[in-house]
Amino acid sequence: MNIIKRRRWEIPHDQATPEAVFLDRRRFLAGAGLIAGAAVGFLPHGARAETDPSASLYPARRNEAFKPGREITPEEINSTYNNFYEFGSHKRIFQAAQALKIRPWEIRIDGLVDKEMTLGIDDLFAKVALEERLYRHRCVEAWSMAIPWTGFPLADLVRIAQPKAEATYLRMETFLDPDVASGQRQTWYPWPYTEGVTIAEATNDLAFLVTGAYGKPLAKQFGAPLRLALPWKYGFKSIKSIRRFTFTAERPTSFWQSVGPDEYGFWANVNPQVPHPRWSQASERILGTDERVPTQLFNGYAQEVAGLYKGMENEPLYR
Ligand SMILES: Nc1nc2c(c(=O)[nH]1)N[C@H]1C(S)=C(S)[C@@H](COP(=O)(O)O)O[C@H]1N2
Ligand SMILES: [Mo]
Repeated sequence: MNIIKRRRWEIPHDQATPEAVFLDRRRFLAGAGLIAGAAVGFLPHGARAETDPSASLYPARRNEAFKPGREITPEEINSTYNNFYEFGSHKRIFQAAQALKIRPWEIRIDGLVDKEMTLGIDDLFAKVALEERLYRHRCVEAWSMAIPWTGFPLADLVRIAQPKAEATYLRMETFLDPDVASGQRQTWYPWPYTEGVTIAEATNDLAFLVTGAYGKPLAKQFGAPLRLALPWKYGFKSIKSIRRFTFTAERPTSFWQSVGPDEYGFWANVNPQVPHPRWSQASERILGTDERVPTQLFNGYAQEVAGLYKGMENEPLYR
């Protein structure tokens, strides 16, 4: 914990430094005529989409019930500005992330379930119906985007897992491979990245397991081959490159919660009226623009999720 405290300055869940670096770099790239080249970088050798074993599942039917309410963030912007600390504590990890091997990729389902199981990612994809949803995403650092995710409801995974009645939480865990992910050699972080939700949250219709984006299998920097999207919560809850789902009766402690318990809580629901200890959450910068817009309660998804938190007024629901 002491080490973590000393490294506090290094936790860029604070917008200023990473964005300045990013903007400078884009300006440099634009000047050098390299933006197009950078965009190609997220499809190495231009061939990833063809060779992905799940490529034939795309594009999936769009579910029109989910309206983005915003312009979709251009793919080349979104694919080159990511949070994925396994590959570095800055935004331009898209090239480093290409080192991640996404096949074979086994998913472990364990804990309070009738039968623990391990299944290959493509076997899991065969058990569900993929659809496209246009979602907003609000990072705790006060930037936001809108993205066409493809995937299936987290509720489908809960159904496949058949948790016991005592299971009240779902804990999720990212891969652990410091040889591939240089960020995981930074031993002051509590790897692997973990996150957790209640079963009620996991089975809410908005909770979405993402397998693709922009009409193709998920690019590695987005958290291939399987990541979560919880659009009413701050982005750090949307864990990437998931390897393990554990059903439990104990509230899980997440990665960011163990790094900074005063700053990042279990619930992390978006609320413009509850500032982060180091900055306001009242507004957000739309990624790829200079535009700032007011942040909405539950990131605008209150109608779908406010009911989950009835009677929980004593919980720190908004950090
Ligand atoms: N495993 C893992 N998952 C993660 C993160 C991470 O560093 N590691 N960053 C989180 C944060 S802070 C955000 S905002 C989103 C970013 O998703 P994006 O890069 O697809 O925009 O991923 C979340 N999931
Ligand atoms: Mo984030």
